[in-house]
Amino acid sequence: MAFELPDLPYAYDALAPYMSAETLEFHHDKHHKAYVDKGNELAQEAGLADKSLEDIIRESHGSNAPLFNNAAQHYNHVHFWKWMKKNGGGTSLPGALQKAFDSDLGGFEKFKADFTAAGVGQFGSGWCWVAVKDGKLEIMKTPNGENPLVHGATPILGCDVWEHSYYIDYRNARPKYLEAFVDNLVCWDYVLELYEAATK
Ligand code: MN3
Repeated sequence: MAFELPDLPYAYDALAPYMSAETLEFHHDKHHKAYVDKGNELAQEAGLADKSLEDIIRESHGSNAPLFNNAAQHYNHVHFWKWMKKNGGGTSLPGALQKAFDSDLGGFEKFKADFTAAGVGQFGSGWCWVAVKDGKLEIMKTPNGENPLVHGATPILGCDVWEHSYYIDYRNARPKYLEAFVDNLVCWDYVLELYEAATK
């Protein structure tokens, strides 16, 4: 199945001042588009173009690094745009999610501290995550394009900590970017949707 660049689910300026139109134009139109174009070319070459995105990620992991990185980054960004919304964030989680955060992650404040620490502690480019593994939530971090799928887990929330995601708006202040992501951007309804799909 050929990869396609999805439209952003909001206007380019919808997430300002926490994420500017300039950041979204570069990040979506240039970076994500490059993963789509390169991923399609490499999937074709590898004879995997008919497989689902998730299968391509799992099958290329450890054997075809260029394809893996582009395919995984496509997957990560498809979700990343939907993990944010205008007037998102905040501490009020939909019921089922609040329960799981309390029981598995030690409550919202501990989640925020651990998720932010995972993002800050990811040396160089990568992602920090909340993922479902064996029915329970876990905080994870991964380098470059890698994601929880290759660790037997399903991501339900992820934050891109590549510099292209925050340098225009926050310069080198990755902790401030992560704090703004949790406080002002996260679309908890989409996190709940993925949580329910991963645990049913
Ligand atoms: Mn990115």
